[in-house]
Formats: sequence, structure tokens, C-alpha cells
Amino acid sequence: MIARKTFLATAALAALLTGTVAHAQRINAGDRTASATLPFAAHAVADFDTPWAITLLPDGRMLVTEKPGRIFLVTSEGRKTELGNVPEVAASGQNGMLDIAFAPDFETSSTVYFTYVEPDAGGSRLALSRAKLSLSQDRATLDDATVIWRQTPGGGGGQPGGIIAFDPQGKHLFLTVGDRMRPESAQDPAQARGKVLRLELDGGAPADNPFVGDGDVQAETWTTGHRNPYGLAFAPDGRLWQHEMGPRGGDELNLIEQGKNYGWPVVSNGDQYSGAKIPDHDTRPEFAAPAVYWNPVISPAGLAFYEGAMFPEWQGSALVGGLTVGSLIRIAFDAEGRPDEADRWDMGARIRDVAVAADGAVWVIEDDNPGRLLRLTPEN
Ligand SMILES: [Ca+2]
Repeated sequence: MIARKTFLATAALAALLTGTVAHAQRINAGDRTASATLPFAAHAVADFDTPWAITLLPDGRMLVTEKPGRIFLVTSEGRKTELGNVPEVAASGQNGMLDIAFAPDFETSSTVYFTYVEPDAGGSRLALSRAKLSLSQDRATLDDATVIWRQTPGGGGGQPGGIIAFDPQGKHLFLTVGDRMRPESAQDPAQARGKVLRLELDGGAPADNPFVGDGDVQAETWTTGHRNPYGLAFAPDGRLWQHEMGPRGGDELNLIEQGKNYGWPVVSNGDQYSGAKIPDHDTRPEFAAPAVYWNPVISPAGLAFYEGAMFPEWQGSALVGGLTVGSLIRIAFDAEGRPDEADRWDMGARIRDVAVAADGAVWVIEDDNPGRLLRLTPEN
């Protein structure tokens, strides 16, 4: 009996230590270089005006958003149908039409969720909308679109965030909200800026969120202290990963855990664009440190976990687009679940988003006008 207790205590201690190691890990992957030798062939199937997000339908078709405000239904051969009933967006700089995702029950409900920056008297605000996707042979519309969440307070510049992810149970929607270029707002619990939110599928605040009872914004908040998050996805093991653009030299890959504060703008492994120093993460252990950071930066955009048959060696890896480095990046996880950049492939273009199809092909879009939609498959 005592031996068994000792064993359990040892196992618990080992798990704790493993967890501690995982949290303490701060790999700088910023000095990695891109390989011009690609382990895939890239086939361009369509062009878009500044495409921002791709999401795949169960039947292999896709929805592709364009930042200036359009959304297209696209076949795997590249045939495009523009969606009707798309709301007006405030398109400027980083703002405009952003992410789109299918509801967990899409096959029976036809429900989609999408984010955009909407015009507002106070400037603009990030909005999350829910609609029915109505598809016929040559027509596609967003019906009954309803905004179910709005950034409060409104206003701010670029850096909207806007990435949608559903938990593996399909019960909750997670949403990244950028700091809208108001850094101090990321630490203000009363402002829905610089946060990752956890919402009910109707936009309400779940009763078991960490800051329920502290006010409307707080009730929706899952984590705090983010800057410009353009990547959020659940790994096959159920953990939630996020990446965000830091200031000069401070891009981050973070393991997102309930109630934690990720430090922006108090700490960062980068510096201000002015050159002013920001204390590093290791000076303030009360803030969750990134598992991987990039100094110099990659400008991460889009995050998808690979599960599929075409690239068996990528199983469980995270794929990330790189804007400033013009690359597709693969992040691999070791036996303890610790991530590191494993591959960086030179795509010759700013990569804005990445998605994995049911057949194992990888789809990426280029941040440009025209920006291409590319299908990546193994050579031969
Ligand atoms: Ca941070």
C-alpha cells in the first residue's frame, strides 16, 4: 500500500515536473532559415484579392474570405462562387473580412461563424456573426446573419485578431481578440481587447468561465495579455495552442490554459519598434511564457494541425503561415508534447492561412492581390 502510494506520488511529481519543464521551455526559433527544397508540389488553383482565411467543407469544397469584404465558395478545382448577403466591413490595413468556420453541427444545421471588423461610429469594432450557409448549384448565400458578439469598447487601430476555434466536444467557441493597437487594453479586464474568449455557441458567456461574475467582458474572458493573435487551434491531444505577433522580435506560440495571463504589454521577448526595451518573459514568472518565440519575427498567420494520409511524417504537427518570412512552417511536438519549429519552407510569398483537407492535402493562401490558393501534395 505504501509502495503504491509512493509510486503514485512519484508519478504525480514526474507529471508535475514534465509540466513545469513544458511551461519553462522558451525556444527561440527566430534564427532558423527557410529551405528552398520543398517536400511537396504546390498547385495553384485560383486567385483572390487579399485572401484571409480558408475553411474546408466536409465535401471538399472551401470557403475563402477576402479581407476587402468578399467570401467565396470554391471547389477543389478552383471554381469560385461569390457568397451573397455578406455584411459591409471596415476594410483598412489589417482590418476587414477575417475568419470563417463551420459550426460543429454544420452538416445538420448549415451554420457558419465568421468574423470581421465592422464600421462603427467610434471607428470600428471586431464582430462575430452566425449565419446559415445556403448552397445550391450555382448560388451561395449567408442567410439570417446575426452578430452574436461585438468588441467592447469599440474603436482602435489594426491588430484585430478574430480567429475562431471550437473545442473538440463542439460545445464552445474560442475567439481571439487583438489589442487593436492599444497595448494597455490587453491587461484591462474590462476591455475585450488582447484576450482569448470562450463563448457559448450562441455568443453567451459560459457559466464555468474563469472570471464569471466580474462583469460582461470578464465573463467571456478565457485568457488575458495578448497582442495580435492570428492563430488558434486545438491539437489532436485536446490542448489549445495560439500564436500571436509580438512587437519587434516577440512572436509567440502559446499553450492556452484557462485564466492565465500571457503578459502583453508588460513582458515580451521582443522590443518596441522604437527600440525601447520591454522586459523579457523570464523577468515576470507570474505571466505564462511562450513555448516557442521568434526573434527575429516570422509574423505568424493561420494555424492548423496536420492529421492525414498524404504526409504521414507530419502527423500531429502544427502548420503555420509566415508573412514576413514568406514561408510555411511546421512545428513538431516531442514525446513530452513540447513544440519546436521543425521545418520552414520558402514559399516565395506571404502565407496568410493554412488548412488541412480530409484527403490529407494541405491548402494555403497567399497574402497578396492577386493572392493564390495553393494545394500542397507529395511530389510525384
Ligand atoms: Ca506573451
